[in-house]
Amino acid sequence: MNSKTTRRLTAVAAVLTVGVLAGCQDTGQVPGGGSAATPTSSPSKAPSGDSGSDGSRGTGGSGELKAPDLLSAPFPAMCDNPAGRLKEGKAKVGNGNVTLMDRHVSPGYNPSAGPVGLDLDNDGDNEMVAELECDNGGVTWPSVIVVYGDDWKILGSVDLKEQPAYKGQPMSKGRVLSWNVDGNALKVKWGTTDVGPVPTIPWTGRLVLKNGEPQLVDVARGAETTSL
Ligand SMILES: [Ca+2]
Repeated sequence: MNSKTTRRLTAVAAVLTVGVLAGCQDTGQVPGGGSAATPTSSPSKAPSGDSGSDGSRGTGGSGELKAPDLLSAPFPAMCDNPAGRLKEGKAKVGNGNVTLMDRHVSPGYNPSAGPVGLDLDNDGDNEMVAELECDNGGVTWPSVIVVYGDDWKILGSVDLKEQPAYKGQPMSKGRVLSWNVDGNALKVKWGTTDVGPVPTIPWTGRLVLKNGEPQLVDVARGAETTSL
């Protein structure tokens, strides 16, 4: 048995375990993964009914990473605060907070940028991508996009505060506006500002895994506007 087969079997076992647990507990989650926080399965085994409803578009996945588990996933250091683990999608850490941008957690949830599963490394299993918001001392910083692999291992993250395309100019705000799966990449639209309270500069790029590291490539800056 090769390692990939082992990994896939492990993933299947994990899904079965999740299914058994879901069947035994009143978790409040919609059975069968119907909530928007739950990635729908791949097309061959998509649950009937609610795919595409209330912003669940794009949260497809082969099932090995379930978005409800994302509510208790680890997160990397961000906003100058240490790494930690979410509890019900939130955490207090260091001098601030981390919040998963998910409809079940955040009032600021953007249905166009909810947690999404896609196969970034083209190995047949989905990774999970999520936008996390963080603050430090009451000041909200630009979002961090976190990519998870098997068993919720953090493969890496992309900080919207600092990107090479900003040419050395850190941004004080940064929010994902929308994202869409495009093959083995995630097309991302986000907004930043260098001054002021609201994002005014639109950006587009593609989130890919390069040598196992997530990064935004093909980044382009759009025309600045008064509000995005
Ligand atoms: Ca994969």
